[in-house]
Amino acid sequence: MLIAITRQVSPGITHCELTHLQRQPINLQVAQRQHATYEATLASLGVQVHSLPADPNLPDSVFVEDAALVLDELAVITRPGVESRRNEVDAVASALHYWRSLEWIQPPGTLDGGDILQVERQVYVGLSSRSNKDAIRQLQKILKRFGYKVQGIPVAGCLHLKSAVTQLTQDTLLINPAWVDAGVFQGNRLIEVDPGEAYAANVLRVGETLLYQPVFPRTLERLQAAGFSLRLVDASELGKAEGALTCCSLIFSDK
Ligand code: CIR
Repeated sequence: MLIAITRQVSPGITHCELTHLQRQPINLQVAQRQHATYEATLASLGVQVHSLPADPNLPDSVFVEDAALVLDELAVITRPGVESRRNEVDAVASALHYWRSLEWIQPPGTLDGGDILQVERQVYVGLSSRSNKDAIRQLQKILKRFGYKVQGIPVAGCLHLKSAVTQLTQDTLLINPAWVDAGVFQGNRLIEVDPGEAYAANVLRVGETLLYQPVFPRTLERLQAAGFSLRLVDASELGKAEGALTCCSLIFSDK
């Protein structure tokens, strides 16, 4: 059985961090409605959803992905790259503690979960404005005993590694090669986003099902032409806070 940890949209979301987007009004009710649909979609796929309460003082806390890396063997609690998000990890750690033993990234390491892409035993970590080499060294040390290889990859032009590349199947990645060097992922089959849809590389894999946003129709067409069937979920209101689909959950198996 799959578990998803999510967190309700903070009423403070209008004060979210922004790096690549201009600030625009975020309609809290629309964001909450879309988020509820996201959670309901996960539940409809048989995922047990644990939705943490909102915190008005933590504007970006709906983006739980950034607070942890959850593997079969353990969970690593991150140390987010911006100060305003550091306190988000406590509630996520308390929840994860039930299923996994925990390790913690320590200062001066900084790491956002959105920068972590796990492909089997290979863990890619984006060297972004949020995640640094010290955190990568810590992660290498923590994960070595479980046989994971951790590799840092520069990302440019986007917030996180998973803004630029995510997994469609075990060996197929959806990628925006303008933001990350596609050569790093040799050995995988790569599908590129439509060049006019820079933000389209973020797909959420839930078991064998793929969740995708309808706001990227041309990339969606490419994926359908490649034989993928996708469940459409609109997260456009949280997109104004630079969030996408993977950001809003931590999904892992219950064992
Ligand atoms: C931030 O800048 O940290 C938030 N406004 C957006 C975080 C999105 N998280 C993600 O892509 N994993």
